[in-house]
Amino acid sequence: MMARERLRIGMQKSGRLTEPALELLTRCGLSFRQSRDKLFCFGEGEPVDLLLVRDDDIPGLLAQGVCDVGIVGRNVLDEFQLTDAARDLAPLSELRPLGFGACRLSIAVPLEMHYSEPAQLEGQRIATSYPGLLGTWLREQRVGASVVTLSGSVEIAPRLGTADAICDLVQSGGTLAANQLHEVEVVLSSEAVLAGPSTLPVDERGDMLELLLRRLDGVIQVRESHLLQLHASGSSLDAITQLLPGGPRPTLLPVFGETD
Ligand code: PRT
Ligand code: ZN
Repeated sequence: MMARERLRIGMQKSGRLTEPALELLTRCGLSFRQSRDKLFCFGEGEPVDLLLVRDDDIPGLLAQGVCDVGIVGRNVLDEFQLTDAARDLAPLSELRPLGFGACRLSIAVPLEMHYSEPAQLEGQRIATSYPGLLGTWLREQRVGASVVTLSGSVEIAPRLGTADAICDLVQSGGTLAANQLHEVEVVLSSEAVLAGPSTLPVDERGDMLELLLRRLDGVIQVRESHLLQLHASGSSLDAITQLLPGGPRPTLLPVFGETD
């Protein structure tokens, strides 16, 4: 692979993490010009570019060195690390938790099941898109259940009769309730993270990354102290969520470039 001097950040092209990630990078003083194919964004001030891809592709691009760092859900990062494909590639680590995209990977069972402990899952079929994380949790709990891997619509598997329980991402719990399921175990608490190879590049990209990490720490610290102040002054939840990336403020960033 050709040596690069500019730091390349992989992030989600279009989805829940896109707008809060861009907002965070903007707060770190970065601005970008989007290419015609909308996959690449050239950094205008600092030598930092963006590659916009599906979130599932980000860990692989990091492990192969196509991107230097990436913004991705911990759920996607940790699941990738448990795949066979990851075994022969560079190990990845979480450089910073980013404080948005919060959700949990949870096991949910039909409402009529009276659940009290993991042992009740013995012999059950559990549908999930996260076979690595679920398999690890089941082994830790010493529960022998069969993992049914589905790529989407996991929540309808119990109604279709293809599984007895599910293990899926939950945020508000609305999707579970709509499918007559209830959450019984949290397998992983997740949020968006800045991920990268465990060994950072020792060149201009490494220097830029260090600068970015310092700025990120500053932005995150300011946000946290504002949240604490608002909380202490008894502010409304609305006022507090204004401060979170992806909160209800109507900003899609002009810096992100030519729209058409
Ligand atoms: O196209 P691409 O592959 O890039 O996008 P995607 O559809 O795979 O991802 P996207 O945009 O849905 O999610 C990106 C990341 O956001 C996830 O990997 C998580 O880290 C994070 N995230 C946070 C969530 C949720 N909250 C979430 N609620 N990802 C998915 N959901 C889904 C969940 O799968 C379920 O269907 O929302 C439903 C549950 O939500 P509630 O609020 O009803 O509980
Ligand atoms: Zn995805």
